[in-house]
This record gives sequence, C-alpha cells and structure tokens, in this order.
Amino acid sequence: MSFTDSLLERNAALWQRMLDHPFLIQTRDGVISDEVFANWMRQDYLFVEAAIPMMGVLIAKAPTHHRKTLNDAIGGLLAELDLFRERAEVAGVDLSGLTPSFTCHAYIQYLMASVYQGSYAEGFTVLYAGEKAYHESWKVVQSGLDPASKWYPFVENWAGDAFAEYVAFLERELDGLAEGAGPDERRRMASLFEYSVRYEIAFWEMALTATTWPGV
Ligand code: MP5
Repeated sequence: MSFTDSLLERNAALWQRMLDHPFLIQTRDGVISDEVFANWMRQDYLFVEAAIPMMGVLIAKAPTHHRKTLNDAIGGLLAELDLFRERAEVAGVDLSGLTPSFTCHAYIQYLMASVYQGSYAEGFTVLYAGEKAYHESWKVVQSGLDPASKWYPFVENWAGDAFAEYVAFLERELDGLAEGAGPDERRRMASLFEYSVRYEIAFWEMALTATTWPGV
C-alpha cells in the first residue's frame, strides 16, 4: 500500500468526519446562511494569504524538480485571493481589516512551524493534507450545489480538474518522499497528516459556529 493510502486508511474515520461536516453539507444543499458562509470567506482569505510565505519556505527546501510546480501553486494562491475579492464584492462581504480567529491563527502558525522546523518531506505532508482535504471537501459541495449558486466558483476552484491534477501530483511525490524517508521521519509525517485533518475539521467548525477567540 502506498504511503498516502496508508495515511488515508489510518485516518478514515477522521477524514469522513471532515467530509460530513455540517458546514459542507449545508453549503452542498444550498441552505447555508450568507452570514455563516462569510465567516469562512473572511478566515480562509487570511489562510490563503498566509499560505504564500509557507510555499516560499517550502520552495527554499525543495528539490529542483519541484520548484516549478510549487511556484505555479503560488500563482494559484494569488488567483484564489482574486476569486475571494470578486466573490466578496458580489456577496457584499467586507474583506478589509480582518483578524484571524483562534483556529485560523493556530492553523497558520502550525503551517509555518511545520515548513520552517520540519524536513522538506514533513512540510510537503502538511501541504498535501490541506490540498487533498480541500479537494475532497469541495467535491462534497459539488455533488449537490446548484451551479448557479454564488458560491459555485469556489467549487470550480478546488473540485475542478486542474486542482485534481495538482493533488494527484502531490500524492505521487509524497509517496516518493516517504520511500526515501527513514521510519522516524515517516512517523512524523503521519503525525502531521493527522494534525492537519484535525485543523481542517476545526476550520469548518470555527466558520459554522463563528468562534473567534474562546473566552475573549
Ligand atoms: C486550503 C484552504 C486549501 N484554502 N483553507 C484551508 C483551511 N485548508 C486548505 O489550500 P489552498 O492553498 O487555498 O489551495
């Protein structure tokens, strides 16, 4: 079994919990409130902004044959920010002066810590986990959302063929990196994958419940 298959198998229950999250189901069924969806838009805008320096750090550690794909992925992130701004305009959501929620802040810190402190393979695991999670999460939304919905462009971004190809590339390359890793590094990669899935669930939950900073 490939490394990525084993990650998905070992975390199958957690992964399913993510795909079954009420935020995704309500978005799929077209019943999510604009206010709740805007919570996600504002926080994910900050997340995508933060993913750009994360990719920069990853490129600094990458083998030369990964540089082009990672560089193109930064172009993809800049295009995503344009998509957020365009959809925000359509939906009347203000993206100025945002501050990260506790969950968004924690996930961003985790991304940066993983790519700075970890090996390339460990940072790459965190990238793969987030991209695979978003691809499959938005596939859930795609399975029911009316293509005329104002949220459908997000489906096209993450559930589309170009993104599927990018995720397939990450999957193949992560399997190759795992083959070259020792048992300790592979264990750290597996642990990072699980934390990433937990963060993904926490992110949907934060958006659904509008949690900013607990206790504040
Ligand atoms: C992604 C995202 C996908 N935008 N937000 C979260 C919370 N997880 C994953 O990453 P990208 O870089 O926007 O494709």
